[in-house]
Amino acid sequence: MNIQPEQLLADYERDGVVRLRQFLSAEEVAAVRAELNRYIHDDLASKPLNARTLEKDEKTVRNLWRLEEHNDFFRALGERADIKALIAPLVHGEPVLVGVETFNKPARIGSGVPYHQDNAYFCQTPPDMLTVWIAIDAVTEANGPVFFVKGSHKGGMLPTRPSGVRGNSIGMTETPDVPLSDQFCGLLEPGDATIHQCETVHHSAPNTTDHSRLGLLLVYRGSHTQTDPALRAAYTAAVSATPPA
Ligand SMILES: O=C(O)CCC(=O)C(=O)O
Repeated sequence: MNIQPEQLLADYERDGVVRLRQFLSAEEVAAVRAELNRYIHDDLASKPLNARTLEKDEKTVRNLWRLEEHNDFFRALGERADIKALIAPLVHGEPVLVGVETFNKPARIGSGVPYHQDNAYFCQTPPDMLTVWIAIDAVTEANGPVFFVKGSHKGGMLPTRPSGVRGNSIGMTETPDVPLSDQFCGLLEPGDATIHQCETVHHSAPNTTDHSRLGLLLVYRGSHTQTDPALRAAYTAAVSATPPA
């Protein structure tokens, strides 16, 4: 990682999203990929149903959830002191790891992610919470990159509605009227990452290409955040309709 902390903080506070080149090395990316493959092949069947979401074919993994609970390798990655030191200023406090997940976006059948704000799922106040989204595969314009509406984290939580999408149960009542060309497109090489604040509006299209678009997500909050009961009630209703997330 070769990052200027002051610039990172300024860009993050302004846009609600930043890109970090070479967040993980090629060796680290290879180790993540190998452990994900091993975990899916050897361990996943013995985990609770809320450890994953499948694509419509009912066999290909769309998301892995709660890897920090189920896997020592991913818990250790999420607890890495250098990563927590990097993001501490962004969460305005002591980072607490709350999730390690994947958005696999497999070739040809990877489904899209509706416009949303993560805090509709996280339900934290103040919104000092973020996601480090690490590219394990290359993310191209064609294979379903994540698009972020720059500055949207400054407007607070927008009205939500259940989306009916498995793995992304809560979406937005209205999507922002910002053309894709004005949005931040998370094009990444393997090992690059984006960091987005939990109220930054974002979404991604299905993957219709022959190339997988696997992302590993590390989610952190500041130790001072608390659960907002109104946000939690809306999330609970949505996730009950389309579990597990
Ligand atoms: O990976 C994607 O396509 C969506 C990711 C996402 O919604 C998130 O990082 O919160």
